[in-house]
Amino acid sequence: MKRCICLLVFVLLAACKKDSTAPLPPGAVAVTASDKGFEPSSVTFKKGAPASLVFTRTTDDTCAKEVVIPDLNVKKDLPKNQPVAIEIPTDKAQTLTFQCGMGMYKSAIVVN
Ligand SMILES: [Cu+2]
Repeated sequence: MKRCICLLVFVLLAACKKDSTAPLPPGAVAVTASDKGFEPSSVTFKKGAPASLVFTRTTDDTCAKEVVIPDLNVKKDLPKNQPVAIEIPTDKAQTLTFQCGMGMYKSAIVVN
């Protein structure tokens, strides 16, 4: 039985991995944490529309193993090759910053 569950998890993980190239839900923007930092480094959302960022870390060579959005009090680990979605509030026009856990790779989220 335990083995079946392992197999199921493996299949799900494989499916998730495959999904990284699949279309994202409405308002979702994919951000890659690669050896160049976060790409893209600036994302614009429309005020009032659903919005989220889906982070995928693809390298072990940077410190961007977590993402921080100070204004939202958000701090999330980024497991390698595993998409992590973060909802972005769009109730008002504002510019937020997202960055690595040490405040590097500063990137912008613009809601307007
Ligand atoms: Cu850093």
